[in-house]
Amino acid sequence: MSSPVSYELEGNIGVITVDNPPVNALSQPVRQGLLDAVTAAQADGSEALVILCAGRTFIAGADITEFGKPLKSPWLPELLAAIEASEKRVIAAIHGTALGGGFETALSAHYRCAVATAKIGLPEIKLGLLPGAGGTQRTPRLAGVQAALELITSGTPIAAEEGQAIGLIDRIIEGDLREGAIAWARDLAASDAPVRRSSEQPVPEFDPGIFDAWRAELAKRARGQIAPEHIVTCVEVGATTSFAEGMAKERELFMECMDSPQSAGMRHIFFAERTAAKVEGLAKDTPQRTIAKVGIIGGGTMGGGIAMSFANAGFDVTLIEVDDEALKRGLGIIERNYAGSVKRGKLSESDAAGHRARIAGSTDYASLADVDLVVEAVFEDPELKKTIFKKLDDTCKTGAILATNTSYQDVDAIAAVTGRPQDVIGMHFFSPAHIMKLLEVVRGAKTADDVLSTVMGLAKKIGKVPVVSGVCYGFIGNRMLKPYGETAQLMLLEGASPEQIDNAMEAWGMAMGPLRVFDLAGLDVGYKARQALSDAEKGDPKSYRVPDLLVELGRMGQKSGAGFYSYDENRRAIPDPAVDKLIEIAAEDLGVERRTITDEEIVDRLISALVNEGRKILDEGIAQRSSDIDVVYVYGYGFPASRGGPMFYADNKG
Ligand code: 3H9
Repeated sequence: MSSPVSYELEGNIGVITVDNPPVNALSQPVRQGLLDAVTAAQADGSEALVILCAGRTFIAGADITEFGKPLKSPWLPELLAAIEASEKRVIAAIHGTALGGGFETALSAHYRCAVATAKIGLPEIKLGLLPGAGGTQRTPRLAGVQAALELITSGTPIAAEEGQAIGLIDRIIEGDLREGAIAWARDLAASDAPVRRSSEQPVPEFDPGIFDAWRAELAKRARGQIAPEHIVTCVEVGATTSFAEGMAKERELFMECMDSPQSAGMRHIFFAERTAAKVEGLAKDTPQRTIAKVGIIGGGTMGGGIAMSFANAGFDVTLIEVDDEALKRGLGIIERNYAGSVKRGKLSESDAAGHRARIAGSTDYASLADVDLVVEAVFEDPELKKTIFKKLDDTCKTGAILATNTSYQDVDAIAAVTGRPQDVIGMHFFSPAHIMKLLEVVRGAKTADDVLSTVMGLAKKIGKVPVVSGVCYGFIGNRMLKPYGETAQLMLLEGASPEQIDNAMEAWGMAMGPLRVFDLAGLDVGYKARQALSDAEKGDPKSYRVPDLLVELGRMGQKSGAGFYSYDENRRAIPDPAVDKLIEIAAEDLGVERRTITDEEIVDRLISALVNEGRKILDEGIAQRSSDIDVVYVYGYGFPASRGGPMFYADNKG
């Protein structure tokens, strides 16, 4: 088998090219090829070596598919030690994304250049790991402790120019990278530039208190995760002792992370996210429709967020509202959201202005005549949605995709009111839609393959993680939420308090406990829906008696200042003895005996409720695969990625 690494001499410069599609991951043959090339180059006429990559990117990291399997030699840290030890100057030439082990390879080179569009980063923390090939040791030596901790504990890649500003990149190459890198290598050789090993650089001066400050900060930010704390320890050991001791600590703690269930969960989610993008039965070459102009119906929180998602990705958006006043209100919310992003430093003023300028408002459906996609985002009234889809059928051009953002309704029934059900699909965004990554893509019985394929591709373009769902009440996520919420209600009656339930779930890793979520969403929404149902349809009163009583007392949740909790002016939840009393009365009324419930029981019963419904969803073919359900819960419902999603967690628990 030919090696994915080639080596050729261009005059006095040795050029090492990695060609391992799709992302040039450091699989064993790549590691071996790099080692062979660097070793061979020591004995030839080269005066400097350039390491670069073919295809779309520089090395994007270690090969994650090898993790959890027996290690195959050469191990990455050993390879990188050999590259750094080269007697010939080594120059890394970066395009695309140099990530993880890929960026660590660049750090083991003596000089680094990049095209301006390149990004560099150490995202291992997002896989529950730490950089395990010298990243925690070489980064602080080049960029200082503070910048290194920022880069490694955030896991967020930075632009090449930002890397240059902090000392991680030496030169930005304009024009052709290969030519530019070789020319620079020749200059370095001609000027007899030193072999400059990162491991031999001293760590720039730092405040000794910095490590404890980071530990305290990370304990809040990354509750319960082991990798962040270990990253600080590795950087600290390397900065306060020696490179060799730092490397030994890095190896020890990297292996500990690698063997942890947290990393197993996060690695599962990494692949689950990418698998979710694949639709069974949909040919790879299914054509996609061209989407440039998008219409959004409804300028509420949801519609506004969806409009921003598209505008931020460069699409022209027309937002439709019923009258001028509602339109003004909707555009005002968008305006404020952009201003907030600028204020928080998330967006530059000029980018915000550019995105905002792509959103036009209208009260006339005729403005939708030439859009390629419409997303309806009005409130959950099935009849209103059907009326809107009839209008869209009359107004939109042939071939336009008509999507509904419904959270629950029957997409097939909505499609049936149009003369083009093949063009109708569900696009279920999560609030706030411009921030939340999940998009449930609801495939109707008649949705055309090219419509589904287009929407899956589009989701990626607007930065979302799409998961396909079949049609059922609540689709994947909200359907599972129902038994989860009902189990929480039952446990309140049986003796747990709202804060005990929420604290137990948050300590386990959920972003927010179930009762705080209900308060945030508004208890009146479910109450109103129940009023339209018969007693038989409502089900067991134990599952809704407490929230009904709360709403009847005017406690709608956060928006009315009280729900399962009372809220202060900062919207902080305060346990309320009046709620405890109300629960006790409801329990007595419903004949529920109260007892002590442990936190463990709370977690077990709530997660089991999710998993049991997830099973049914799988059996019915609503979800394509178990890992899709995990993606829905991690990206849409605050389920901890470090537990791999409810189905992965249950599978591992047995
Ligand atoms: C590490 O480096 C540890 C070291 O410190 C120490 C070691 C001792 N390995 O995302 P895409 C596959 S940890 C194997 O759709 P994009 C991916 O599964 C690693 N496979 O493309 C997919 O396969 P398929 C640190 C990988 O253009 C295909 O490539 N590095 C890897 O949207 C395309 O991926 C990272 O965490 C990998 N490392 O985004 C970077 N990466 O087509 C992880 C990707 O069969 N990767 N694949 O579904 C990424 O962030 C993105 O893939 C990237 C491209 C930004 C590079």
